[in-house]
Amino acid sequence: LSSFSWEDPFLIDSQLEEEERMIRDSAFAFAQEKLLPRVQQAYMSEETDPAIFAEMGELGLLGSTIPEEYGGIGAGYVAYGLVAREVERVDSGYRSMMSVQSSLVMYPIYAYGTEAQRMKYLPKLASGEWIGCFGLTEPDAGSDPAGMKTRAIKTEGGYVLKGSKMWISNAPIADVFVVWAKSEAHGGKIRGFVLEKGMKGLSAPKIGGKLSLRASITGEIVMEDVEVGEDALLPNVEGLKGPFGCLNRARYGIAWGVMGSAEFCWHQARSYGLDRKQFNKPLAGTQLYQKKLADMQTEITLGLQAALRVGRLMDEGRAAPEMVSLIKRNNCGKALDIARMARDMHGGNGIQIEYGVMRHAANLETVNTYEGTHDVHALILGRAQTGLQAFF
Ligand code: TGC
Ligand code: FAD
Repeated sequence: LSSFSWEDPFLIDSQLEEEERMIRDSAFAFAQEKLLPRVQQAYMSEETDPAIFAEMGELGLLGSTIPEEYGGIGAGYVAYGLVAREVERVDSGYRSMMSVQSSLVMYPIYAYGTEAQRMKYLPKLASGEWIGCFGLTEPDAGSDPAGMKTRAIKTEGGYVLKGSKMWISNAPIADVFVVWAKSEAHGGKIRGFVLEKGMKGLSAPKIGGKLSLRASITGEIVMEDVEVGEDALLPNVEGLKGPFGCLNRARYGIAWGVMGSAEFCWHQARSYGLDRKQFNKPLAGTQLYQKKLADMQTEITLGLQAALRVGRLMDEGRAAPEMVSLIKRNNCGKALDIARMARDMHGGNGIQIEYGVMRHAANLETVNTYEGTHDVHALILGRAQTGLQAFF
């Protein structure tokens, strides 16, 4: 038997392709050098620096799975997951900015849009010159997006959009809005529309006062009779499978991302316990402390291996949405447990911004809720194994 690597017990690193490792390393360097130094200030003052999009774009971290002809780098889903992990190792809010742009804005334009829409939007979204947002959730339709009230009403040259969206990442600073609405001209089916900043009747007020994900700006989208042309419609999808097709990809990225956040908390708790002495010995030399470190190591190792497996299946075109629900749910839940545990293991210091663990724990409360709550993914998995839906 060979020796044990405590940081990478299942040798995940050796299961990666050379190109994946290169993309991972460049995301790691960027996150540590460019994001880490500004995260405390951004979090404390609840500020999002829009320049981050251009910095990510320069490195090819936005829409990395999109083909090169549209500004992407044509990377696979394992590489995409590795980027999410490195960015979220710093902060879930930064990963959120990246995943919304990549999976929820660029992907639907690429997968459901016309060639003209692809050429108009994708290169500028890939470079970070334009910032995108994705409007599905509404004040009265969160876990149940089929209950949305936003309407698209057919006019002679296009549509009028009426309604409002709630809890939308990036919205107040967005140039491009992918919005989902029920279209009367399409039998009340849900259709996707691409709106642009500055359209008459379109506004995106910031939602203030969040105690979680404070480095990522969140807003509403208010549409008061926004008139758009026929060219704003995403023509190639209808029904909930449109937004869900995007969510499958974003949820998958989250399953990797939260493992980065959990790894940060685990490593931080380990080094804190090695340095800090109580009762004349390092905290890390006590049984309870070591049990907690072992639990963290175990859950992270299993979570990463599971994410890698689903990533490989995605790249082979064999991943099912339920697989994504399984890893999104489990990895978020475990990461949240780990971050809360790391906070506890830091004692009083654990509540301080400098140690980072409470910021991660607070962020993971959101990540466990958005893109389908922990319980909603349980119901998706329950339905898949019993054939009985338990949502209502
Ligand atoms: P249901 O009857 O299950 O399905 C309706 C239609 O949709 C299709 N479908 C999917 N297609 C592709 N992938 C999936 N994962 C799909 N799930 C469902 C399905 O085949 C069907 O198609 P068709 O052609 O037969 O009509 O729909 P339901 O209304 O019963 O859905 C229930 C439920 C709970 C599964 C679903 O509504 C759900 O997942 N709710 C959670 C909502 C959610 O995740 N919202 C996320 C908002 S975006 C966000 O949070 C971004 S945060 C980003 C960040 O900052 O990082
Ligand atoms: P609800 O659906 O009201 O759920 C409340 C509770 O009830 C949860 O515990 C839930 O699990 C439970 N519950 C719901 N239904 C059932 C059921 N049938 N059985 C048992 N329990 C149930 N949305 C976007 O469209 N775009 C974005 O960019 C975006 N970004 C976000 C950023 C942040 C910071 C946050 C907080 C949210 C964001 N969201 C976004 C919205 C997010 O997806 C929703 O908050 C989430 O889907 C849950 O919806 P809800 O908040 O309405 O909660």
